[in-house]
Amino acid sequence: MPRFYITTAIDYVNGSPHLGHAYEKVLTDVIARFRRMMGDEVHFLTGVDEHGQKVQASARKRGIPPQQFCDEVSQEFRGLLPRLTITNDDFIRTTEERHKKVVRDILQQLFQKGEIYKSEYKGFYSTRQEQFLQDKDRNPDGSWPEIFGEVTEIVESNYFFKLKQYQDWLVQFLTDNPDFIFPAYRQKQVLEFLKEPLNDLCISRPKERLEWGIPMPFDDGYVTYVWFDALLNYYSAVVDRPEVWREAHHVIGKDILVPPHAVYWPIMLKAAGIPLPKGIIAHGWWLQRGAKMSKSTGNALNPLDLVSEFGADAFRYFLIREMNVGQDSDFTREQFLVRYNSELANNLGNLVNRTLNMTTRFAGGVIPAAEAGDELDANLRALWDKTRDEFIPLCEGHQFHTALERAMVFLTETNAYIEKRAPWKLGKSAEARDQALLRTSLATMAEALRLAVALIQHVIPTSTQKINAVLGYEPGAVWRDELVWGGKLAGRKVAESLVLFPRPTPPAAPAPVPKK
Ligand code: ME8
Repeated sequence: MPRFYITTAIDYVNGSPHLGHAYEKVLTDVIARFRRMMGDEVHFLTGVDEHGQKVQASARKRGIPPQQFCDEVSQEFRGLLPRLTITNDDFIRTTEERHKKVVRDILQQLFQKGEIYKSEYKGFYSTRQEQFLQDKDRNPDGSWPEIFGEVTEIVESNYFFKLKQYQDWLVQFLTDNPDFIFPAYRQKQVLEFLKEPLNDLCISRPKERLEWGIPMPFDDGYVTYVWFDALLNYYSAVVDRPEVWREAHHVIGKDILVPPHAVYWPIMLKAAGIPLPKGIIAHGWWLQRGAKMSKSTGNALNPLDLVSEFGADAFRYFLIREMNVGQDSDFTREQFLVRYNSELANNLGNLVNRTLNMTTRFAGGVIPAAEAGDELDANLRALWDKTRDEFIPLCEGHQFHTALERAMVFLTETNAYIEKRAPWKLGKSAEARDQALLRTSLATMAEALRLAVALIQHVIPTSTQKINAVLGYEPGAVWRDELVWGGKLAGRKVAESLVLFPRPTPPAAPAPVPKK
């Protein structure tokens, strides 16, 4: 069985999870489920990033020890996963000993190999980004961009990781592996970034300034820079399973591609003699009215509110259907409702109810076998073959939004088939030919529904399971076999109805404005 290891970024626990965090989990889950459908043995890791200045500052603000603070907030992040029906196999916290041990071992090894050295550093530091700044980071007018928050000048001795000496190697690696980063234009941006000389990376913080981190194994006056610690989670979680590590794919947001994931991480691995991951998928941002949703700007949507209101499937569907992986998307409730109503309730929901309804009314609740159909049936079958053949490569290429659009076209055409065939008219006729067509149309709509459900089960797993259940159907183990049109439902007894995507209760009418 081919293996596939997939990870999400690990979230900072300095605030509650928001829509951006939820999206990344859902996207990764959709990829993980898809790979399982394709027959891979998947290992799926997610987790939280618990060290560093931001977390220390948030804990201080609450007046509790950082570990207690992390224990609390981590629970919130972990609790989000089942609510979103995420199928992760592991959840890592960077305060766990299994992780800290690997970080210490790798630091020690790099130190002994001479990849880490001590030196005095003088310069500007952004606490918000936990990053030393250079003049090239300034605005044209000399000020610091807002994303850095408060910037202070500091002088201190620190440990440095020899990044610079790997620059040429990294350029060569990216040139030799043009598909390392998805989307491809992001890989080009990394190569652009690498046209400027790299500096060695400061990987320690003196304890007087930051206590909340992993102590440097060779000097306990310092803790490890949070990025050096955090990136290693992907590896520390599977340190005893090299066969899993070799198949690693990272899903992250575009803001943490350059330099952490595309520069520091490959070089850290190279220096430590660890094989590189297979690939990095960098998604875009969820925006609200054009601004990035984030904890610090306070425009973050709570994903759980939407899940409570519409269910996990509708939430997952919207995120995957709306976002072209790599690009940004604006989140609006209006757009959410448009997709919910037209695609889930009307298109899919309608087909489910028509199938159950008409099978109950015209066939005593038992799906008939198809008989000779006509051109209408043949066209729908041809559309199915085309839909399936396009759908799989689209998902393999992370074009899930287009894949779902194709699935929706197939559902729309299936509903159109029902309109044209009008089983309710055929049901009134006693002629043998009409009765045969009626049976065929019932068989066809049920089969089309079964197939569409098989196709999109990684996006809306709960609803598709429910649909299979009301069709009296249990899919077989080999997914590709499920995608072949072939009357698998003949003779099944169906349920009478299923409420899948109920109409949302309209918001209360605004109070009338009193007349002056
Ligand atoms: O960066 N839309 O943590 P984080 C889409 N701890 N994705 C978003 C988003 C938005 N509006 N806002 C954030 C960190 N994200 C580090 C990662 S990995 C070794 C360490 C994504 O909590 C963001 O791009 O700030 C990142 O991939 C993830 O959420 C965690 O962000």
